[in-house]
Order: sequence, then C-alpha cells, then structure tokens
Amino acid sequence: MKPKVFIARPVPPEVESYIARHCQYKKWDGPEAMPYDQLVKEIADVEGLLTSGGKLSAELLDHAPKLKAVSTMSVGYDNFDLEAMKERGIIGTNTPGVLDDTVADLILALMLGVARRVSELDAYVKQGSWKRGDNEALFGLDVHHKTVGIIGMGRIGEAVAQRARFGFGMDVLYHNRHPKPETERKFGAAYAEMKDLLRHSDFVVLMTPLTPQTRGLIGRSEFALMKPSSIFINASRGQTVDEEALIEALREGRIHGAGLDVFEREPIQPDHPLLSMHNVVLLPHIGSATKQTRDEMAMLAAENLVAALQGQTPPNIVPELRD
Ligand code: 8YV
Repeated sequence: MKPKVFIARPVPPEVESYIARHCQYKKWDGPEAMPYDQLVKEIADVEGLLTSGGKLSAELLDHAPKLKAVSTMSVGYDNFDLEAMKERGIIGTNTPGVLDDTVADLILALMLGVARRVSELDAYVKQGSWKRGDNEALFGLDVHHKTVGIIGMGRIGEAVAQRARFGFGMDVLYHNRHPKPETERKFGAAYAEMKDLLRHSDFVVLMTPLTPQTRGLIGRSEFALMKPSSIFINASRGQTVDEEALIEALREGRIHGAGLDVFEREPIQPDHPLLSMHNVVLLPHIGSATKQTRDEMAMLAAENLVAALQGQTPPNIVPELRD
C-alpha cells in the first residue's frame, strides 16, 4: 500500500506526478492558504504532509495521529513546532540550497532598488513628472565599492557576499554564530561583532533564520548604531526585526532607507505606515519566487517526503530533528 499524503500548497504537475508514483494523495489547489479547519480534516489519516508557510502547531499535529513526515517547500522552517515534532517522532524536512542564488539576486535588487530609488523613479517617470533634464532631487546613493554587512552568513549570505564582492567590488563584513574562515578566504569577508558591523556598514543585510534567539534581533538600539546614510535590507523573516523601531528609524532619518521582502504580519495590512514611505522598497515575500527555483523547491520537498515515508533518510532533515 502506498502511503497517504496531503499536499497543502499548489505544486507543479511534474511534482504531483512524482508524488502520485509513490503515494496516495489528496491536495489543496486554492490560491489562498488552506483554511485551518479543512487542513485538520484532511490530515486526519495521512502519514505525510507537503506544505510551506502555515504553522504546524502541537494542536494541529494532534489531529494527525498517523503523521510521520512533514516536508516544507521553504528553507525556513520557523513554521515547525520542533518540540512537538520531536515528541511525536515526526520527521521534518526543508529545501536548502536550491534557492540560494535566486534569493541573493533579489537581495541585490533590493540594495540597488533602494539606493538608486528604482521604484520611486519609475513611478515618477510613469506619472509624467519628468519635465526637465538633470535634477539633483532624484540623485541616489552608490552601491559599488561600499561596505555590506551580512548578519547570518549561511548559504544565502554567502551568495550575497559573492555578488557584492566580485560584482560590485564591495567590502564584506559579516556576523554569524561562528566565524567562517573559509567564507572569509573566498569572499575577502571580515568577521565583525554585531555593533561594529552596524556602525561600519553602508548596507546591512539581515539573513538569519527566525529562531527564539533571532526574534527581534534588530531593534531601536541596533538602528541607533547604523549610519544615517545606511540602507537596511531584510529578506529573512519579519519577526527578526522590531518593525516599529524600523519605522521610527526611517521617519527620523536615523537610517537612509530600507528594502523589505518580509514583514511582521503578512500580507501587510493596507493601513501599514511603511506603505506611505518613499524611502522603502517593499516586496511581497518573493525572495525565492522564480518559476524555476520554486519548481526545484517543490520537487526537492517531494523527494524529501517520499524518502522519509519509504524509510530512507531524507537528504534535508532539519538540524534540530536529526538524531
Ligand atoms: C518560501 C521562504 O517559499 O524558503 C523560505 O524560507 O521564505 C520562501 O522561499 C516561502 O516561505 C513560502 O511560504
């Protein structure tokens, strides 16, 4: 008997066919995240769940007594209740690696977009405001040969460092749980204590996973250390930043601008103060979202799930759940 799985997020046809070869499955196809009550019903007798995003709380897991493996189509797995999964012996997997370059590209787009005011000036041209030649009021800031400080030097951080160093001739500072000599050698990156990184960087890029230790990592005192000309980029999780402190820092000119792909609450609310600020570029949590990369993430997640259900060790068990 093939194991039963539920696919809670849309996947490409080839991924669905792959799952069909190895599992009995049902799926959710809606454009919106699946309503909780419906998910509860669907997981009642499954052994595997393919998902991304939505919280996997202890309460939800209690509705799935047969569940053996949860595979998320994301590198971040802050949606997992790791303790609850450990207690229930549920395997949890994610999709590291395949999205690094795509997310790093988007981070560079945010750096360039904020520094050179790309969306603001695009709107300026489209609304017919371009009436004369050179206008100093439209000038931006340089990216090349400036200093980028990367907080969280994982794979994506390294892909940002590579672009910054070799594409833009930037100096690279980084802060990480542990210094990484090999990364330093490869990208000419220098390890910095958090305070020094914040003080000396022209671009501060936050790329840490969301954990109890990184929740609210950047707040008032961190923004206070940054240069007034600096640009803050967040493509990790919204909860790693105190959003109120960020808004205050932007309003008071304590930092120059921000490029954000993630927010405390997503989707962002229509009356959110960030929406009316000119010195920010805001994206709808789209870092990994190219068709090619999302397809690869979905396939990797499916392979992880099938391996787990076939009693093999899936390639990407999240570190906290490895024995
Ligand atoms: C996900 C992401 O696809 O991989 C991650 O951790 O943030 C994205 O790439 C997104 O979270 C889907 O909900």
